[in-house]
Amino acid sequence: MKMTFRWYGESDKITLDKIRQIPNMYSVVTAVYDVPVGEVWPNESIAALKDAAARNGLKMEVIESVPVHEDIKLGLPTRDKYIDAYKENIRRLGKAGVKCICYNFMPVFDWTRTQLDKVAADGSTSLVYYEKQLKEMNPLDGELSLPGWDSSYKKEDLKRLFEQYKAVDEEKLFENLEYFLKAIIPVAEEAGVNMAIHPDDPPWPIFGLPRIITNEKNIDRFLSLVDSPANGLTFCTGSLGADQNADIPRLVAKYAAMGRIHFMHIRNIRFVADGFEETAHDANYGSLDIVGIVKALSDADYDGYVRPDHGRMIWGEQGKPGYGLYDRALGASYINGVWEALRYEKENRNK
Ligand code: DNO
Repeated sequence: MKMTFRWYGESDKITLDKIRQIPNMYSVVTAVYDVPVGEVWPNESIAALKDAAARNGLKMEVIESVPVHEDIKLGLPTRDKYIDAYKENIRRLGKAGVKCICYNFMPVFDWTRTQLDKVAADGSTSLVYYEKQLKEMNPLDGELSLPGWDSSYKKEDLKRLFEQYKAVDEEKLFENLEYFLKAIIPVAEEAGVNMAIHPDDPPWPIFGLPRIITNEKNIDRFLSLVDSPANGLTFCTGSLGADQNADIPRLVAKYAAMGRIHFMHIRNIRFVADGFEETAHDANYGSLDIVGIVKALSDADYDGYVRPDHGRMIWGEQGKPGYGLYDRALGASYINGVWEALRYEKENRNK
């Protein structure tokens, strides 16, 4: 397991000199943020990120994300030029030493929460998802904005996209994903890069838009679209775990044994009557069996990347929701501790 931490580049309030002090920190997880979706990233920008990480004793082996242009997800005739740019980004990143690229195939919106600052009993705040609040949200009014969303869409763009997606159901979205994978996976193989799709968060259709990376059956189908190790997963425990029927430790064990997990996003959530709330990473704070999840990784001798996912805001910190320093650092340390204890047991048992 290689521990990593998301870093939003030079504009991130959480600087690399802090990230490097988190025990066992191996690599940053970052991206070029100032290039519009669908364009080629300048080599200089890639090199600048890598150099900044290296000056702080950190690698830059994981990119999150190289976003996928909507025309690719929609399957429009213009998709080929965006796919060409995507391929070029894979080649450039591979040359720069990147080993894993995280991306998603969610139409229009990335991860969705209904409130970003829900106060818990201990005074910390976190992101939550309540069905009742979701029903009150109107994505078309152009005023909604969440940290993971592409903020370049104007009201008119959103209207147009919603219109276009009327022609795209789950089957069509799968077809468009297959077309994309068949084009990019051979390039990734050649570049020594593992592609790692992020599941849809939450794992069900939002605002009437289709979502497909949602459950075991669909993930099996996704992996078989192109049966190559380079066609793999970012296994996000909090995303897939929002489905109360999902047995997350079993799924981690299954896909890790297949060698198809390249990146783990580890976080905990707690089910409530109307949805879920993000909690501290520790197993006893939420509904997910985090120890069972890390054990599944250890049992598989997982050597891919892990990052603590969303943290709460604690100790008065203010910042990008889900991406403060303190609680993510606690999360990394907790995961490291569980991992170390499990490895200690396993290795001594083998003596
Ligand atoms: C949320 C993140 C996602 C993720 C993308 C990958 O915190 O995990 O925004 O980066 O879905 O493309």
